[in-house]
Amino acid sequence: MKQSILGSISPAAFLESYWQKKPLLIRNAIPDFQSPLSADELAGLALEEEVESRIVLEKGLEQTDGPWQLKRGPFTETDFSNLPPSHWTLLVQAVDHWVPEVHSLLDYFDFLPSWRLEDIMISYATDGGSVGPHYDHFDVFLIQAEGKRRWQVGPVYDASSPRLEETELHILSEFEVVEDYVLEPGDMLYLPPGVGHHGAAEGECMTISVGFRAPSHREILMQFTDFIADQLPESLRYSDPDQTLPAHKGEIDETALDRLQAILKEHIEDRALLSEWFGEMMTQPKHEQPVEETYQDWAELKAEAEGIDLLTNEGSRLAFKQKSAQQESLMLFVDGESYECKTEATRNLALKLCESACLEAKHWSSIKEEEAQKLIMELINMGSIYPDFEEDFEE
Ligand SMILES: [Mn+2]
Repeated sequence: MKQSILGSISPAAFLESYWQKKPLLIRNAIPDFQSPLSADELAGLALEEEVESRIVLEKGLEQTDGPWQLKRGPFTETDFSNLPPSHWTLLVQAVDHWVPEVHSLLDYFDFLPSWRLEDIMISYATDGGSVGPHYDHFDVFLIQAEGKRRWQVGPVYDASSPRLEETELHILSEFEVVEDYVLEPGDMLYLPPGVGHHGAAEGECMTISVGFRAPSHREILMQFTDFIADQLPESLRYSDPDQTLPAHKGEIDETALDRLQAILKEHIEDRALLSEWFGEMMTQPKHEQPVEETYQDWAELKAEAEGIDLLTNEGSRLAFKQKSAQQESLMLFVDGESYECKTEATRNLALKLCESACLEAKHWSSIKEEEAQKLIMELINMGSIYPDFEEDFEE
């Protein structure tokens, strides 16, 4: 169990007064903080094909380049050696998927639903490096990992706020500074969505951004209606057996609209479908899961992974939904798939998987119930959980 990252503020008080409401600076949020990876290791990740990375330069490399250049990874060693001595930033997305020590930082945030978490982005900046004053659509916790960064925090901005036109980056052209802080290693700044901010490195520095996911209303409407529509037969149609003589043959009357609204409501109000869609959508992984090894059956798994803990894949996302108070059933969502857990053993397994990233050897190997064994097999063969052979090797 990790200690609180919120300093003297209780998680409940944080949620009540700050979460999605106002910024909060916490000095020494993680005392004696040591960065879980070095700038060189971060740059190394940015060379990898499957890792999402960007470099932002305040001034272009060429004379003809405009200000605020954005370059997308993967990068090469040469790309790095061609960079100027200052005023650039390397940003690497989803480092928690690739580095277990970074992934374990997520444990600090268990005062929020895990399905709200998006990923951990880590940025390295040279002196003066920044991505310009901007705002984001999501909540973010900014943990200073190494060196110093000056954060200027402004008011709330939106799509109507003026932005620089010479660059594809969203940079505010008018930025008002309300608060001004210099963060040192272990300090943390929480920013709600929309709050303008500008962070500039003072010397070299690294910052860890714990970001959240929140679907837009547009995504909710489009994706949920698609999800419902995919399951409907062509034969279900607008019908009007109650039609009476129309006053004007060209008129769309209120009764017609009532019939349409009744159709929309009937589908939109299906909470079972809503929860299935939402669980699958919010656990959609950012990247394909690598499947290390598959097993034919329980006997083979037990023989091969005897005494080995099962770990949740760093890139996997899990959530569950109790079906209802009356029904003894639970839906488990893993990496965009749903599993109905009808037995007590599968329900307990689902809760355990959502609670902790490790299913201990003595726990899983003692599972006798066939449904629970089947669930474990399916999750392993999908790459969502895996036997931790490496740990065994190190010991
Ligand atoms: Mn930001």
